[in-house]
Amino acid sequence: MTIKPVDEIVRKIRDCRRLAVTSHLRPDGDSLCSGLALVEAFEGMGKTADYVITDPIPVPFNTFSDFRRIRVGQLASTGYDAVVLLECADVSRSGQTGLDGYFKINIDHHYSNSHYADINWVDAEAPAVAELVLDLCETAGLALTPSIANHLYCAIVSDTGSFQFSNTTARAFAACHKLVLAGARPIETSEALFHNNRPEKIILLGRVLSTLRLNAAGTIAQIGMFRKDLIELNLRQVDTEDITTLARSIMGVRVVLFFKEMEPDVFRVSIRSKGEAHAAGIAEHFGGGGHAHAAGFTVYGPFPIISAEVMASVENLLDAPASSGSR
Ligand SMILES: [Mn+2]
Repeated sequence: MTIKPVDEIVRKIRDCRRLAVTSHLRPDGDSLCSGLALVEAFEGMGKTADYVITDPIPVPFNTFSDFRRIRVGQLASTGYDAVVLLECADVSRSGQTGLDGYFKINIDHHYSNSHYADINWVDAEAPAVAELVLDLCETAGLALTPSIANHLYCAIVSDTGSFQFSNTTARAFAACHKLVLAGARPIETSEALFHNNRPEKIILLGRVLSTLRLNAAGTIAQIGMFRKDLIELNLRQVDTEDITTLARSIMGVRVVLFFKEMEPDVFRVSIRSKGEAHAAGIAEHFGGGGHAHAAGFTVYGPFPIISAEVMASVENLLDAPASSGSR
């Protein structure tokens, strides 16, 4: 009989004294909150645990008091009995360079994971990595503290776009049901995640939406965000998921392409899709990747030219029967 990865992980954790947790570059709500929950769970099991990530904590999470214990930097290359990587398709996705000598535990819910670790637990059906962390806590027989429950709830609300994305499954609700019973605070979480905007952000939202273009068929919406606006509004970093959601709300739109200027002539393009339109398939065409309905890639060149090129290519991909792809 093969042993389930979660059982193998719990067995390994029990043998460890010092654990480290890390997650991916450009951290998101799921990775950040799940990592916090995991270090608190490890502490509940009598371990010492550190949570170290490479990139700074984004808004709004950088204002959450609990998040102060997340260290931004590099893990020491010795001193831990195991390192857990959350949502990292491979080690390089963590941005951590000192992990070679460590026992590695890979927990992820993205199907494009390279199974690089000593123990790999990849479940692409999981709505969020938080749901796997919840499973881990239950498997370890750990009573959820209200704090752990709230982190995991926040992770799922964040990753499902407040229960609007395609990962809003029965498993997501089942997990949230348990988490709220264990002390998660839904209203407080939604306020903190979604009703926490600076006025400058709302001004930016207006500027970004003013760039809206649609293809002739009205199936692809394209928006752009430029560094000059961010500088002018003194927004060093900004959460733009809600702007994407507005573009995605347009009747008939199947794909949103959100061009974000990272440097002059360098654009990170976030793709959000609905129904059959396969975001990851589109992203892979441009050398990127992601989920069925949320993916991204990077393009280089002046905005008017590359945005027109990308729009035309995506139109072709949507028309090609193979583009709707299977997962
Ligand atoms: Mn996730």
